[in-house]
Amino acid sequence: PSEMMTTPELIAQTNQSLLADHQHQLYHLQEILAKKQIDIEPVIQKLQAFQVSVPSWALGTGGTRFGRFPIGGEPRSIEEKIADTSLLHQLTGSNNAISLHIPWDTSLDYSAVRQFAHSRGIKFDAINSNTFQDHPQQVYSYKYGSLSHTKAEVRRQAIEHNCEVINIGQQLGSKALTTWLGDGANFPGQNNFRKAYERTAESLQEIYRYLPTHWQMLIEYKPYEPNFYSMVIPDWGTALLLAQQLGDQAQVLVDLGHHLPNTNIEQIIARLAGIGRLGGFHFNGSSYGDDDLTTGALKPYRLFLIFQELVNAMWSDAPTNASDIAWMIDASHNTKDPIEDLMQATEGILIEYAHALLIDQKMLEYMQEENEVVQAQEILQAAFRVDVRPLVAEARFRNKACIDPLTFFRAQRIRAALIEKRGVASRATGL
Ligand code: LRH
Ligand code: MN
Ligand code: MN
Repeated sequence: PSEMMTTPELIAQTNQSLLADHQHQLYHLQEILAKKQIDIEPVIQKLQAFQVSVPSWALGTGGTRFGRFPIGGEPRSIEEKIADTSLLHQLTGSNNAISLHIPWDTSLDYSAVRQFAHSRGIKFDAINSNTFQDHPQQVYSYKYGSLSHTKAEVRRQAIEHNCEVINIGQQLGSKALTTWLGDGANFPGQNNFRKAYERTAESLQEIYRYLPTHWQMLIEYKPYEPNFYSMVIPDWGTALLLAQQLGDQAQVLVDLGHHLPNTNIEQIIARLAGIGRLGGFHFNGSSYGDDDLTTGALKPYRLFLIFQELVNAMWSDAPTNASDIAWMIDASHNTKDPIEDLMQATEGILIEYAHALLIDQKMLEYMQEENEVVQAQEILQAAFRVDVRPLVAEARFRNKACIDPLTFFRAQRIRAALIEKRGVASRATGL
C-alpha cells in the first residue's frame, strides 16, 4: 500500500471512485426486489453481521503430496498470520477472527499474541488440536491412532495435548475446541470397530471434563483420509452419538468436503440444526472429496440450499441459533494467492447467504404444506437466480470495507509488498 495513506483511507478513496456505479446497480436491484415485496435493508444488515473466520493454515499456499508452489511473502509467525487476517478483514469486513491449529501455531507468549490480535481487530475462533501428525517433542507416535489408540499411554498423550490446546485457547479468548481425528484403519481386520469407538468416546470424555463451562467441543467427522478403509469418526451419525454421550457442550462440526460424492449435505444441516447440535462449519468446495477448493466455485446451488436450511432453522426457532455456530473457511491452495482465495470464498459464502435470505419462508412453507411441488421449487430457484452481488458489496461498503476487494488487493500490489517485507522464500506453517 502507498506510504502516503493508511489502508482505510485508501479503501475510502477507492470506494468513492466506484460508488456511483455501485449505487446505480443497488437501486436497480432494490426496485426489482421491492416488486416482490422484499425489503433489502434487513438482508444487508444480516450480511454485514455475518463473520467467517480464517484458518491460520490457509494463509500460506497449500499443496498436494505431489508438489508445492509457494507464492512468497507468506506469514512466518502467529503475528504475521494475524496481520494477514486483519488485512483481509479490512478489505472484506467479514473475516474478524482467526482459527489456530496447535502446534502449527505456537508462541512463547500467548497474552502478547492476544493483545496484538486485539490491536488489529481480530478475535480467536475455535482452536484446533492436532493428533494426526507426530510432532518433534512428543514421546509416542500417532501412527496407529491417537484418542482411539490401543495403548493407554498414547491416548493419555493425545488427551493431554487437547487439554493443553484448551489452555492456550483460554489465554487467547477462544471459546471452542475443534477435534478432528485421523484415527482409523487402512485394512480390514486392523481395528476392532466397537473398541476403537469406545476408546475414542472415553478419551473425549476426559477432554470434555476439562472443558471450561462456557466452552464448546466441536467434533469433526470425515469418511476417509488419512485412513482409507475405516475412520473412527466417519460420519455425522457417529459425531452426533459422541456429542450426545458427552453432553450439551459437545456439538457436531460439518466440513463441506467431508462427505462422499452426492451426499445431501443440506439435509444433514437440517437434522443437526433442528436438534441444536450443529456447532461448527468448515466451508470449502469439493468435486470428489476433501478437495479444499474455493467455496462456491463448484456447487453454489448446494451451498445456497445449505444456507436455506440454516435460515429456515433460525426463522422457525429451531434450537440452533446461527450466532452460536463457529463459521470457518477450511481451504488450501496450490495455485492461488491465499489471500485472494479467501476473498473469493468469503464472497461466495455471502452470496449464497444473501440468496437464502431472499426466500419467503412463509410462502415456501405454505407450498410445502399444500404439496405444491412445482411452486416450492420455483421459490428456491427464483431466489437463487437473482444477482445479489450489489447487496454483498453494499454490506461491505457499510462495514467500511472495499466495494471490490479483489481489484483493490491487486491495484495496491499487496502481495508484492508482502514479498518485499517477508522475502520470496518465506513459508507458512500448516498443511
Ligand atoms: C481435515 C481437516 C480438519 C483439519 C484441517 C487441517 O481434513 O478438514 O479440519 O484440522 O483439515
Ligand atoms: Mn475441516
Ligand atoms: Mn478436511
